[in-house]
Amino acid sequence: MRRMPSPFSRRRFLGLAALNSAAALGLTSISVPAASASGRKTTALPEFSPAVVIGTGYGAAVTALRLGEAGVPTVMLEMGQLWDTAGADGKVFCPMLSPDERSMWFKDRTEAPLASFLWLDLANHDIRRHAGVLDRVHFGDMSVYLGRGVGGGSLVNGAMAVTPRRDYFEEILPEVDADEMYGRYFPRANAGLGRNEVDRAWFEKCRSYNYARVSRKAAAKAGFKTAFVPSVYDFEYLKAEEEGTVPRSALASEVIYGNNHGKRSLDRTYLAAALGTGHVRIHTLHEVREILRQPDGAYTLVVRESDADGTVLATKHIGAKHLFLGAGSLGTTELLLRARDTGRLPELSEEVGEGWGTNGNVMLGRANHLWDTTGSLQSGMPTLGIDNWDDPKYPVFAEIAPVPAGLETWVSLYLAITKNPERGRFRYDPASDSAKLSWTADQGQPSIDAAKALFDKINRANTTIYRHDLFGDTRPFENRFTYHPLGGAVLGKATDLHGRVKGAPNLYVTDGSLIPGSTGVNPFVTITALAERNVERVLAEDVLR
Ligand code: FAE
Repeated sequence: MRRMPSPFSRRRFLGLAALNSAAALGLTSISVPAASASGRKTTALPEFSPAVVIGTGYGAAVTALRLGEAGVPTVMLEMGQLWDTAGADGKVFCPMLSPDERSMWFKDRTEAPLASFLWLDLANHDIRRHAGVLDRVHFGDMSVYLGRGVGGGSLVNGAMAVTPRRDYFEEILPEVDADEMYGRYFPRANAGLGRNEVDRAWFEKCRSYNYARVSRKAAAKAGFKTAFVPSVYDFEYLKAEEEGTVPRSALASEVIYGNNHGKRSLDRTYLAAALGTGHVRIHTLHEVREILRQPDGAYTLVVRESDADGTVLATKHIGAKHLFLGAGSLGTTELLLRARDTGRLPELSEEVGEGWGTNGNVMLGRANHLWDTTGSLQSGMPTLGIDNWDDPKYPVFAEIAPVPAGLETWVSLYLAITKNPERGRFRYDPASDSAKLSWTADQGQPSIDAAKALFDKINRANTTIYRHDLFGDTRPFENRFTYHPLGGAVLGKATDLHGRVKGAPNLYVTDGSLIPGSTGVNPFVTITALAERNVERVLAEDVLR
């Protein structure tokens, strides 16, 4: 039913079989051949692996695939669960409108981005504390949404697969060869991710994107253009959802707590192919706590294994010659800071923890006129954005987001990506043994100013107003959270130009930490393409040498 990209289809097939059988047996160790799964719920970590990859998000998945293809035995350690087993309702992921313990990572109540509707907290529900798929990590004036599980952010995200504008990419990472990126690595990343585009004729007449067409009309009235956004959600599947011939996912309000169908998350693409090489094994519910360096230069990791209800089962150790950090901007930065500031890896650069940004995220809603209905059926996967990035003072790329409430709300919702020059920094806090972010509310103001400049014009041209009831109080702009944490171990600063961590040979960063706080578009294509670029060099010069 799902149409998948072909480059590594045989391996992907083998990997998918391994994922399915691990899920069926409830295993926390996944590898090919699936027959090697022993039937025990936990499988011992090897004492040593030539390569270890921490995390299973974008950077990690690319790295593991390329290591596996090169025949390098590779262990991946993921603190979240494998999301492949149906619950009592027959579904892997819980519904967004009636979430249960599968929704969030060890919370007593869900914390949805739209905090209220007409000032009522309708979206959130009490839940049991459990290793759910979406985390929201709080740091004072900022909180960060993250995916937890085999596939990282790909499990929970909106699937928008956007290649950044070349001029902006050159501005943020001027030392990276843009010819190479745009000629080789972005195309490779998009192919591996299974990017596809909406059928424009269908878009114009379908019900699923009526909400996007309404916003496009409002933007056009103010003189702004829109751009189609590619996706890793299968648009043919979406069409079939609207026709009623397949089970609904994007059209059943599924997005931030996972999609039961249609999405080409990493466990269906890069990770399945990595497992299919036969050289990659994933251990789930294994959280890396510490990185130590042995006198011979090898790394030892201290790993905490838990069950899905948070009970610690064991503390384990694994050695690695080459260690790749793909734990995401927060996870990787924290591991590096802890290692540096507890004296385990004292030679790490002072740049670790610096250069963190929100990708300028700010969310807002507009109230439409009664005759401008957005529709009760809305695709959870956006595919259109208002592109005003050329504005010299206030560049904005505003994705037109759904309000998948299942009923007419007359709300047009947007996640605006702005060019906010403010940067936060992480520091290690010994008392809590964790990384703390310095980011103040006023650092978010440039994002609000930029979004306001654009949407004031749209409101004026359409005689519409902002919604003041969506974010818990009366604020029209919400920038106290981000979906796009970037930075903390920036390329060319905390690492060399290929992600090699300064002051720690054979240690590499491979995820969103490398990007200096902003990409101007949704970031996973950039993270994937940079990981493709970096691992190619590291394999040739360090690992296979
Ligand atoms: P990430 O995908 O976060 O993976 C890190 C993995 O490491 C996770 O699975 C963690 O559980 C695991 N981990 C962390 N610490 C440890 C540890 N100590 N030990 C073991 N495992 C660990 O990293 N981006 C787009 O481009 N398009 C979108 O439409 C989009 N929508 C989004 C919607 C939502 C709700 C969210 C939350 C994000 C969205 N993003 C989107 C952002 C995107 O998912 C994010 O940039 C990438 O997932 C980051 O990739 P990384 O490889 O950096």
